[in-house]
Amino acid sequence: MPLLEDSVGVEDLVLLEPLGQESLLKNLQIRFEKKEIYTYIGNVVISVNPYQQLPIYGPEFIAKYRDYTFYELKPHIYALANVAYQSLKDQERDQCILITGESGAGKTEASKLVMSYVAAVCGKGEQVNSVKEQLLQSNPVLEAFGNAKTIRNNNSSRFGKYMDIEFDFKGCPLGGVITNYLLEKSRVVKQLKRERNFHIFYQLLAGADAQLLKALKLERETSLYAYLNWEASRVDGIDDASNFRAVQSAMTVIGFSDEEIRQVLEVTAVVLKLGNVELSDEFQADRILASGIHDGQGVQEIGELVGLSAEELESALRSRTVETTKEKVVTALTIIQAQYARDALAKNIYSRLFNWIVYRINESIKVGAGEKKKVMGVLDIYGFEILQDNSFEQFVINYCNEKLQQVFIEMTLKEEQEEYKREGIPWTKVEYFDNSIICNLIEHNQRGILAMLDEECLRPGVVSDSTFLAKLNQLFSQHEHYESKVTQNAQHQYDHTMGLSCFRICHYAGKVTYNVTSFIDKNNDLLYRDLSQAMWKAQHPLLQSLFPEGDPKQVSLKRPPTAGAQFKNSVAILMKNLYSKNPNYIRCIKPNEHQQHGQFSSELVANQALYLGLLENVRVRRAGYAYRQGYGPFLERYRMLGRSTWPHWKEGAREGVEKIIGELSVASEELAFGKTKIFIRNPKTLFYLEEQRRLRLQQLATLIQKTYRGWR
Ligand code: AOV
Ligand code: MG
Repeated sequence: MPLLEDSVGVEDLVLLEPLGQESLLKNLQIRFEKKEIYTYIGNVVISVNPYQQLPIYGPEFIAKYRDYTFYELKPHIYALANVAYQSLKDQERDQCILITGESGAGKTEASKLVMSYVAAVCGKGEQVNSVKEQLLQSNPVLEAFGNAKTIRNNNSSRFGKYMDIEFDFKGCPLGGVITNYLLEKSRVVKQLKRERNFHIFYQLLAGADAQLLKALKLERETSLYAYLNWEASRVDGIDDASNFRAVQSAMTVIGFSDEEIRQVLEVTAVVLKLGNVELSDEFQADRILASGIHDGQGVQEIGELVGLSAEELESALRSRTVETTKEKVVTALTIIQAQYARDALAKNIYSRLFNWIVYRINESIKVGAGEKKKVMGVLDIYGFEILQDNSFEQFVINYCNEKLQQVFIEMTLKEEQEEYKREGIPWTKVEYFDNSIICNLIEHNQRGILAMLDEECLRPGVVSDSTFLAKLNQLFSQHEHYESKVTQNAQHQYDHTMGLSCFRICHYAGKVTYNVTSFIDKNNDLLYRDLSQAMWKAQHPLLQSLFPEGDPKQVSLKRPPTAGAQFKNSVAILMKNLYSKNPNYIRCIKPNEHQQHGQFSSELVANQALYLGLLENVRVRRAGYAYRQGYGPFLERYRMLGRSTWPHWKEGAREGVEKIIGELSVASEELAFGKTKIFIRNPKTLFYLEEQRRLRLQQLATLIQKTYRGWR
């Protein structure tokens, strides 16, 4: 058995001896240093981000993995993609690929590897190739509008993405559906130091030719734009200008018309220009702006870009109309309110534009109703985040990760145990932490944190972030996964690290302190009606379509669902979707905090290994069997190895399998015979069977050749 002394460690942690947190880490490290970034736990792939291009991708590798079964070659994402695709084709079971890990761990790259593998192996022909191209080209477009440089990752996804790729019964791709989750829209108006706004803004300024810039009424300098953190406008390794051309051509491949691309860029320009609308006292005092004031020009230009009268936009930015049954009252906004309104408008335009882009891509790649489809889902969602300051965005991101962990626990660990039970195989229970208690704390319909937040948002009277926090503190003072200054006082040592406006959740991945400031506001996600009405009046088909509620005929008194409620709802739909499919896992690990190749920080990896539950995963796998297969397919594959089963076998599949195993004298403790499947404890036994099979095939081929020659 390959042990740690082995130069590249073990390829499957199930084989690790002795097994423990330390040896597990050491094994990952040895492999990482040998540039073996993939390791298995049974059928789960662990991927450690190499932060450098390794020569292990590309057509020759794809061709190799295509022809071998899972355990025959080195661990690789291609092997997992191959299993998922082949099972989809052969077994009529929809698949999903779940990619988890923290920010910068390599999820998005992994999802692209899966997609490119599947695209390379699934069918040929002009029609099929055009579908493949559209699916693949959705990546650069979504990354341009939805990714940004953060401190943790130069290309961090700031939205969650789930993509169903749909195939016909032969396994040829037909199209797909993309679902996006909560874009981090606060980034549009403000970024942390050393972070950037969404890539598209920089791409546009760097890559547009002079004529396009002029048409969009933009200047090339990023430092001229208040919404762009010019401090971090350049990023090593990112060529904004050439990416801009790639995005434009990708949009064309997907099927956006030139007119649509132009409109998308106009709306993007409007967002940038809104940031420069400076609000001054005169502005607020409802005086007509004197000509020559910089603001006036900005508003004017926005108006010209999207066919909107400057007066209309100005008035929507400066005042608020409250309608009662009897009258309309117009009040001027204070500077603070007007700035808030301007930023809210910019965030809303941008996030709605993003949703529209996803919608538009889906229009191009959608598959006609009524066609029978096989589906492979690929989930690449923002990783768990523990920042210095954690707000509403981190709260929902972490909630989503908590749910994914639940799927992982339920589908892998429970499913594994239950399968043994179903198959009547003895099983020693493995203890693991069940995080449903934390999921409940957040999502319980009446008593969860999200429900409390909604209740506060909808409650008449004076509500604020602090009334919300007070409510949480009261309700969860005894909850073992909830802490705050107040509950801390009562139960724990006084904690100086936590502010008065904070609460803390003990997530499965660690403790996270959330600051409640603007929770109410972000959850409400309201835009003054004056602004949506102004946008709706724009003579710009795209912008207008983004604000349907601005149509005076459409005015409804029904409040749209809150951001939290919408998110919870879409997560629930996602979970249901995932549970209906066969899961395949890629667990991504970040080796260091500096985005550097060759650096392996044991402490950082240890933490991730812990919360990804790798050790528990290995234990479950080890307590059980690494490989299993139904008697029928097993017999088919290895029939040629038995004296009695070859060339003909007339009895049952199970009896045939027992015969082969008996004749090959495989140690009995290596195997278990379940009701419908054979279970093999150690992958090495499988290697042995495969090797025997290969030899036998060679032997048979020679035999056939000889016979053939004899005939001649
Ligand atoms: P993430 O998706 O997990 O973070 P990415 O997939 O964006 O992380 O990976 C971050 C960076 O690591 C990439 O831009 C690459 O430079 C590098 N990288 C990742 N995987 C590989 C690989 N297999 N080979 C070479 N380089 C790689 V976030 O989206 O922030 O949670 O929200
Ligand atoms: Mg990503």
